[in-house]
Amino acid sequence: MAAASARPEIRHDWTTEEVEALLALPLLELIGRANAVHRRHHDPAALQKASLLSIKTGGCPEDCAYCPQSAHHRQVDLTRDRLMEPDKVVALATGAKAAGADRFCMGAAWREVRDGAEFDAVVDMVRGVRSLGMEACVTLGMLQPHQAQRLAEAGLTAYNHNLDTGPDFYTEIVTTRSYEDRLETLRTVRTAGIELCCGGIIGMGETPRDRAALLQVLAGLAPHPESVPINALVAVPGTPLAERPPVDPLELVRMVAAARIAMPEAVVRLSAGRSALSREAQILCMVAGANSIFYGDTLLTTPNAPPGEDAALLEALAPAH
Ligand code: SAM
Ligand code: DTB
Ligand code: SF4
Repeated sequence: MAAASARPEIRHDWTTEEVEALLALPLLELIGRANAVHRRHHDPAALQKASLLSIKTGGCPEDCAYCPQSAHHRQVDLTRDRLMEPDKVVALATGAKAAGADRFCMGAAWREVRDGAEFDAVVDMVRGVRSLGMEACVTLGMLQPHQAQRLAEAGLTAYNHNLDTGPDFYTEIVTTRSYEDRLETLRTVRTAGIELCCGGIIGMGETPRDRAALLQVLAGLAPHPESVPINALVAVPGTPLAERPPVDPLELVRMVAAARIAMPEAVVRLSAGRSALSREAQILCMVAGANSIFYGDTLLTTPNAPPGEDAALLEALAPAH
C-alpha cells in the first residue's frame, strides 16, 4: 500500500465510466489536467523521434478492417514485398539515426511469428539496430514465449501489439483473432522482460465509450505499457473503412490527453494520421501529453507527415537561434 500511496497518480483501477468522463470534460480543463500530469512525469521539452519501416509488406491473413496490408482487401493498391534483408534494414536504420531518430520500429504483415529463417533474420535486424545504439521495436503479430525470449536476448527494447479499440467494438473490426489473443501476446511479451508498446486507433466508427474502454484496458495492465501509440485512422481506398470521414483533430487531442492522465509515465505517441493535422493541432496534442512522433516520409505503407513540414514543426517547437 505504501508504494501505491507514494505514487497516487499511477492507477490500474480506472473504470470505463471514469475515462469516459475524462474524454467528455470541457476541452481546456482536459488539456490543463493532462498537461499538469505530463509535466510532473516528463520533461515537457523532450520529443522522441521514432522511425518506422515495413520489413515485410502486405499479404497478411488477418482481416483487420483498417489495414491496407490484409490479403482480404483485394481492392487495395499495394505491392507485396518479401521480408527485407537484415543488412538493408540496418543500413536504413543508420540513415534514420543520422536524420535524428533514436528509436527504430520494424513492422511485418504477419498474423504470427513462425520459427525459421525469416524469424532468424528479424532477430539479426534487432541485434543490428541495437548495435547502432538505437532503441529497437518490432511488431510481428502473435508471439510464443520462446520467440519472445529470443527477441529479448537480441536486446529488443519494445514489442508493439495494439489493442486497437475497446473489446466490444473490436469484433466489428477484426474477426480472425480475438481480444483475448491480443492480451495473451501482451502477457507473453511482458513475461520475457520486453517493454510493451500498445495503443489503438480512433476514427473507425467507435463511440467515446469504446475509446474509454480501450484506455481502461490499457491502464489496467500492470505495469502500464511503456509506450502508447494513438493513431487516427488512415482511411485507405479498398479497405472496408475507406469511406470513414476524417476524425476531428480535437478528438485526437482528447484521446491523447485521456491516455496521458490514465498512464502518466508512458510515452504517448502521436502516430498514424499526423499528416492530416495542422502544425498547431499537433502542438496541441503535445500540450495534452504526446511526447513522440514517427519521423520519416512513410509510416508502414502510407505517407507520413512530409519531412519538410516536420522540420518546420521541430523548428517551431525549439527555435535554433
Ligand atoms: N501485423 C502486426 C499486428 O497487427 O500486430 C503488425 C503490423 S500492424 C500494421 C501495426 C498496427 O498499425 C496495427 O495494430 C494498427 O493499430 C496500425 N494500423 C494499421 N493500419 C492502420 C491505418 N490504416 N490507420 C491507422 N492505424 C493503422
Ligand atoms: C502503430 O500504432 N502505428 C504504426 C506502428 N504502430 C507500427 C503503424 C501505423 C500504420 C499506418 C498504416 C500504414 O502506413 O500502413
Ligand atoms: Fe495483418 Fe497487422 Fe494489418 Fe492486421 S494490422 S491485417 S495483423 S498487418
